[in-house]
Formats: sequence, C-alpha cells, structure tokens
Amino acid sequence: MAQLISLESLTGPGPMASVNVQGRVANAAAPMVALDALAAPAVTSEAMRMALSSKSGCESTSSCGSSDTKDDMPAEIWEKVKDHPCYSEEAHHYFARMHVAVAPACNIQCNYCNRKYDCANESRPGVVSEKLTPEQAVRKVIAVASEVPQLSVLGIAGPGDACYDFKKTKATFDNVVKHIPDVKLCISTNGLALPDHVDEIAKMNIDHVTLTINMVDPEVGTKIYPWIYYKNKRWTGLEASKILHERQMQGLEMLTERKILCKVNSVMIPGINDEHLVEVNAVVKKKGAFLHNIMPLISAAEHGTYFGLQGQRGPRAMELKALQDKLSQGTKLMRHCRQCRADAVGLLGEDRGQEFTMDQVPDEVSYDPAKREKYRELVAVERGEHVATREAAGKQLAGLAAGTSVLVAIATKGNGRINQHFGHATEFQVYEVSPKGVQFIGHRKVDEYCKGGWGEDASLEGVIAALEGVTVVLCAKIGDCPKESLTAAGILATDTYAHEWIEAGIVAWYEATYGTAPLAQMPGAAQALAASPAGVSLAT
Ligand code: CLF
Ligand code: SF4
Repeated sequence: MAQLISLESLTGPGPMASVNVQGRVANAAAPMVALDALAAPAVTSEAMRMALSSKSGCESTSSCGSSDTKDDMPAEIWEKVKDHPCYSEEAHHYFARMHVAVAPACNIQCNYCNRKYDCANESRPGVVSEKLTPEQAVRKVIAVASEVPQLSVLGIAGPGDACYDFKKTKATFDNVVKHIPDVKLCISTNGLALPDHVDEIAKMNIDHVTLTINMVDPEVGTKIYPWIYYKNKRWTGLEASKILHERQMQGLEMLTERKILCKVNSVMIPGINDEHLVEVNAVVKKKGAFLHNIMPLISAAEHGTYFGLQGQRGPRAMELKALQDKLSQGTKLMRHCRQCRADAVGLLGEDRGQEFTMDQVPDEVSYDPAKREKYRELVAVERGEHVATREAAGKQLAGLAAGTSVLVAIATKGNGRINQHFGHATEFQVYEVSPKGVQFIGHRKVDEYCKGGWGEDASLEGVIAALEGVTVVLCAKIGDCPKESLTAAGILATDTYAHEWIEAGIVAWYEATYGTAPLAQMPGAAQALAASPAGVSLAT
C-alpha cells in the first residue's frame, strides 16, 4: 500500500501548499505525495532538464550569482553547496541552518557591534537568548535535527568570533558529528585568528568559512575598527587596521589553497566603505572567494553601537541593489542573506529559536534521522521540478520582445512557492524580471500587516515604504483594502498565481502584463503601472 506523506507534515505547523509528483498544486485539503512514487528512478532534475530543452532551442537562463545550479560549477563544489542555504540561493528555499552560540569572546571591536545585542558580523542586532556550553550545544543540535527535517548546516557565528573562541567551536563540532555525521559545518569569523586555525578547520571537515572583510585599504578600516587584540596586545588606529587586513588576506589565501569554500561578508556603510566595496569585491575574487555577500549596515541608537549612537545610517534597499548591480562582473554575489541571529534556527528568514531554548531541550536526547531522510527524498523530487520550471520560465521570457525590467515581490513561506498571505508576510522576496530572465535580488523585511485577524494601517505604510521600486506583489491571498492602498501607491498586488512556483508565477504575470495577453483583468492595473516607480507602461 502506498505510504502517503506531505512536506507539510514533515516540516511542522502552518498551512502550506503541497504538490504531487507531477508538480501540480494539490488540493489544499489533501496535500499528499506518495513516497512509493518517489522511489521510481525516472524523475530526476537531469531528465526534466533534457526533456524541456528538447522542446526548445533557446538557451535562456533564469538565474545568476549564488542562484547557480548544478550545471554551473564542478561536481565537487556542487556537492558542497547544494544543501547549504547560504551558499546556494536555490537551497535556501528548502534547507535550514542552525547557529549555536558557543563563542562569546571576540578579539576586535567593530563600530557596528554591541555584544549585549548580538554579532552584527552574522546577525541582526538582537540579543542572543542564551549562550551555550559545547555540551549544551550538542544536546540542542540533536533535538533540533530530530524535529526540523530541513536542517542541513550547523553554524557557529558568535556571538563573538568562532576562531578566537576556537576551543569551544572545536569541542562542539567534534561532538556533534559523532551523532549526526551528515550535518555540514560552517563558521563565521572576522579573520584575525583565522590563519592560526586553518589547518584544524581543514582536518575537521569544515567546508564553509565566512570571513567578514569590510575593507582592503587600512585607512578605511580606521573608521570601522577602533581596536583589535592581537598577540596579547591591544592595537589601535592604522596599525590595528593593517594587521587585521593582512591576517584576513592571509586567511583567505590559506582557505583557497585548501579548497575550503570561503564566503566573504561585507557590511555596507554609506559614506565609509560603500564605494570602496567595489575594490573589496575585486580583491576577494582574485584571492579565490566563492561568494561575496554585501550586507546593509543595521544601525539604530537603541542598539548602543558606536555607529548607532553617531547616527550613522544604513543603506536603503535600492542603494544596496545599485551596488550589487555594479559588482556583477566580480565575485559571485549572495543576495539572500537574512543577517541572522547568532542563535538562529530554521529556514533563512524564519526563526524557530524560541522553540528550542535549553529549558525545552530534554537532558537525554537521541537523534532520529528518519524525518530528515524522508524530507530529503521529497525535496530531491521538488528540486528537480523547480529547476525545470525555472528553465522553462526563462525560455518563455526569451520568447517575448525586448521589454522593461521590473521588480516583483513574492510572499512565500518556503519551498519555492507563492504560498503566503500578504497580511502574514514578515518579509517579501524580491525578483527582477525582464526578457533576459528572472533573478532573485534580495528581500525586504516588513512588520506583519495582519495581526489577530485585522489589518493595521500603520504596518501597511511600512510595507509600502519597504517595497520601494517594486511593481507588483504576488501572494497567496490579499484582501481588497490593502490591495487598493497598494494600487494607490503605484504597486500592483494579486493572488492570481497562488501556490505556483515563484518563477512560473512571475513569468505568467510578466507575460500577461508585457506580452501578448493584455492585463485588462487586473483592477487598477493601468493606474498602478502609470504610477509605478519603474515607470513602465503596458505593452500594446
Ligand atoms: Fe550561519 Fe553564516 Fe554559515 Fe550561513 S548564516 S555561519 S554561512 S550557516 Fe547565512 Fe545568516 Fe547571512 Fe550568515 S543568512 S547571516 S550568510
Ligand atoms: Fe562584534 Fe563580530 Fe565585530 Fe566581534 S567581529 S566586534 S562579535 S561584529
């Protein structure tokens, strides 16, 4: 008898659209996938790709940068990144990371950090709920791995520095892999202590290292780092910046030599290093960085950071995008970073940390791999279909006449679908679409519009402001009131493509708007498009 299981039943609470193996949106009341069907060897992403490409000679792609897929890199690299939600944009729809806050000590001071809050190196400013000993961390990881089937990566991102506090980092990883050998290990560091540990990192099979590099010119560094602590001495000014820069470059080179994938994070600080990041990108590319992640400075006086108290602002979403667009010839960019907490748990953009505080983790834990294994089987099929859909979407776009480029915001709970109500979104994923393709370009955080069943006008104003530059919002459901307010602000919104794959929904909307089928059916379309910040007009 067929065993039936859904992604929803594996990934926890919350209504979620599911698909059958043919990829059609299943009846929401009975979202099921037959595991028996998954055992059939015929459905592979490769086969789907072949089948689709045989129908068209067009070579359009729908992605670039960290959206790269299996065909865009050597097989051994793909094996390392395919399930890593930070190193593969595609994977972040399906796979989760968790951070354990075992490394509180740090050896430098960044002007954007106040450790009473968090590590801005890898986190949004927000207090770490609890620091853990390595023993506690191991228990927590086992508990999470048994409950969160999406978990693929264990990261140590502070709240201080994973390399400076290396003993605790090592003790945690060494113990976790005894219980869960298939979890990927990942660390984040400012780089000052990195060269001292690269050989151990290689021995421990840590395949992914994030190195925060905000400057390659120590003069710029003096405006970011007031001091460092190195060789039992505190250094300040230009001297401090020079040492940090040299150690970061040395660490990056050592990682590259050992084929450890290095992602460089840079905090974009307007007026201080924003223009300089073009040079940073070129240098880290030359030295072998796999990805470059430009993160906007998060700065507020209440965080108590030097920059926050000085009134140093962070970049606007469109300023960040403009810089990223300028870097398109350099190191590949990561654009889906969520600047997570140092104790984050879950898919990027969601935080399930509060479900796994130590008071909820039993003293005795045992790891049950069954849920994760089933989830991976389902995801393998889903991904094959998702890749094929993206490619088909790219071909569909390429068939359109030259047209405009617009931004589309998606409300999604994950799994690559347009599957969230507008009012429940705490972030929108933003894609750029034109006849050249569909590209993920980032996300916009918002306050939930609908709280306790009612829409809040104040939140809606914030949502509209956050959607700067966006032409249309695609979501699973939206009421008339918010839709009208969005339209008045020059932003279309529709639930016509509910539960579609994101790329398929975007292309269907784009074609209806700029292709052969006019968009007469969307109320307010002409008015909204006329007021659209992209300045687009309907194709005739
Ligand atoms: Fe954590 Fe960082 Fe590893 Fe990812 S986060 S240590 S690489 S597992 Fe990811 Fe979070 Fe951005 Fe970091 S979204 S802040 S890039
Ligand atoms: Fe804070 Fe991280 Fe900078 Fe250390 S490296 S000061 S923990 S942001």
